[in-house]
Amino acid sequence: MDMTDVDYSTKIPNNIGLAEDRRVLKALEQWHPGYIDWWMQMGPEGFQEAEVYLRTAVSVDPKGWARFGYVKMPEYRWGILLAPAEEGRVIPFGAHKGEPAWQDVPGEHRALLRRLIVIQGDTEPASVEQQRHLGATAPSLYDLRNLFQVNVEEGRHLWAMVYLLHKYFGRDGREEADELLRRRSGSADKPRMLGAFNEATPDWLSFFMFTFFTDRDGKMQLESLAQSGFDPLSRTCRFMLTEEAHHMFVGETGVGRTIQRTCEAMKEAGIDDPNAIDQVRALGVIDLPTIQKKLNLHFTLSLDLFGAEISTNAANAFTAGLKGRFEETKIDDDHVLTDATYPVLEYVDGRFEEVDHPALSAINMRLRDDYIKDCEKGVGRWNKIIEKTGVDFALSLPHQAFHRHIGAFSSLSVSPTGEIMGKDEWDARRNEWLPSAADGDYIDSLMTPCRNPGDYAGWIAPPRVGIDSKPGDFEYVKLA
Ligand code: BYC
Ligand code: FE
Ligand code: FE
Repeated sequence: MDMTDVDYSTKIPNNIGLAEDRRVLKALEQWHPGYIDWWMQMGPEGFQEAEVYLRTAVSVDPKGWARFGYVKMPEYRWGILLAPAEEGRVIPFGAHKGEPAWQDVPGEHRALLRRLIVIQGDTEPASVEQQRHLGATAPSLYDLRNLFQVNVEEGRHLWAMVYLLHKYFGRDGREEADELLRRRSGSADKPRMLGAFNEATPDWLSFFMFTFFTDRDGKMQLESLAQSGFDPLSRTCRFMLTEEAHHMFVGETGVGRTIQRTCEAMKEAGIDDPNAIDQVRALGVIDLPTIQKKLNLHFTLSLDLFGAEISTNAANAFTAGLKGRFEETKIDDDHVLTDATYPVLEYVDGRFEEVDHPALSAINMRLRDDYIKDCEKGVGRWNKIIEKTGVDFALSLPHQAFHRHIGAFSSLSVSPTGEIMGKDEWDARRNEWLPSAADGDYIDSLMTPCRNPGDYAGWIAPPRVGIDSKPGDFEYVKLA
C-alpha cells in the first residue's frame, strides 16, 4: 500500500498500518463507542439524520486527498491520517537540534509532551460543542454544509490526538483520551481547558469570527507542533493543517459576505454614514460598527490562547525540541536561542514599549506576533470589500492590551486604541467596544434559517463559487 493511501477496510480508516498494530487498534476500538456517544450528545443538534455533502480524506497526497459525497454525519469515516514520513528527518531546534527525530516518546520530556497533546486535543471537541446549536439558524444550505464540514473535521482532529495518546502513552494516555470525552465547553465543574473554548458561539457572525480568529490560532499552534522533534506529532499536525485551511476560508468568506451585504444594502438605500446604526439595522443587515465589536471580542479571546508573553513552559517545550516557532525551519538563526533576545510589548512607566527578553522565554509572544500579522492581512482583505462598495469605513484589530484575561495585560483596563483608564471608566464604556446584550438581540433577530437550495438569508451575500464547483442551487444538505 502506498503511504499516501488510506486503508478503509478497518473500522477506523488510517494510513498507519493499524490493522497490524493490534494493541492500538483494540484500544481505539474501545474508545470509539464513547466517541460516537459524545458525537450524538454534543455534535450538531437536530441534523444527525441529514445527508450532508462532505469531503472525506481518502489520501494524504497534497494534490488530491478529498472525496466529496453525501454522508450522514454519525457515519462519517473519522480516520487517522499522518503526512508521509520525511526520510532522515532531524529535530530542527532546541537542545537536541540535529539529532534524528524521535519515533517514540523521549522519556525525559514525556509529561510536557503529553500536556501539549492533551491541550491540543481538548480544543477540538470543545469547538464542536460550542457550535452545536448553529444548525437551527443557518443562513443557507451552503453555510450549513460548511459548518458540518468544520465540525466533522474537528472531530477527526480529536481522533488524531487520541491516537497519539493511545499509541505512545500507555495507561495514562488512555485515561487522558477518556477525559477528552468528559469535559464540556462552558461546564461549571468540568470545563474545557482554555478560556476561548468555554465561551458561547451564539450566532453565525460569531461562528465566522471564531473560524477566522480562533481556528487561525489553531493554525499557528499546529504549525509550531508540526515542527516537533516528536515525529508522529509533527506528521499528524502537518495533515491537520491541510484541513485547517478550509476552516479559515469559512471564517474569512463568511465575514466577508456579511460585510458585502451590509455595504450593498447601505448603498441601495442611499445611507452613507456607517454609524447610522438604526437606519442600517432597519435594512435587516448587520451594521459595520457591530461587526467591529464582534471582531474585537473574538480577536482578544484568541490572543489569550497564546498564553503568557513570558513563559517558562514555552521555553522548556522549545528547548526540549517538542514545540517550535512558526515556520521554524525558514528562520535564519541558530534555532537554539541560548543567547538570543526578542522584543516583548510591555506596559512600563505609564506607556507601552518593547523590552528585550531572552528569546526562549518569549516564544509565546513571538507566535502571537506572527498570528497578529496573519490576522492583519485578512482584515485588509475585508477592508478591500468595503472600499469597493464605496462605503467609508475600515475595520481594524484592537490594541493587544485591550480586553485581555491572560498575560501581562490582563490586569490593565485598556481601550481598543490603547488608552489606559480606570476600571470603572472601562466598564462604563464596555458596550462601545464589545457586543452588548442589545447587539446580541439584534443579531439574534436576523438568525432565521434559510433552507431552500440557492436561497440566502438577507444579512449575508451568496458565495461567489460553490463547494466542489457545485452550482448555486445545489442541495448541500438533504434534510431528513
Ligand atoms: N486559558 O506559561 P503559560 C485549535 C495557563 S486552537 C486557560 O503562558 P503555556 C482549534 C497555562 O496552562 C490551538 N489557561 O502557558 C481552534 C499555565 O498553567 P500551569 C490549541 C491558560 O503553556 C478552533 C499558566 O496559565 N492548541 O486547535 O506557555 C477550533 C501559565 O501560562 C491559558 C494549543 O494551544 C488560557 N488561554 O501556553 C478547534 C497548543 N493560557 O501550567 C481547534 C498546545 C495559559 O502554570 N498548547 N494558561 O498550570 C500550548 O502550546 C500551550 O499550553 C499554550 C499555553 C499556548 C496553550
Ligand atoms: Fe482542529
Ligand atoms: Fe479548525
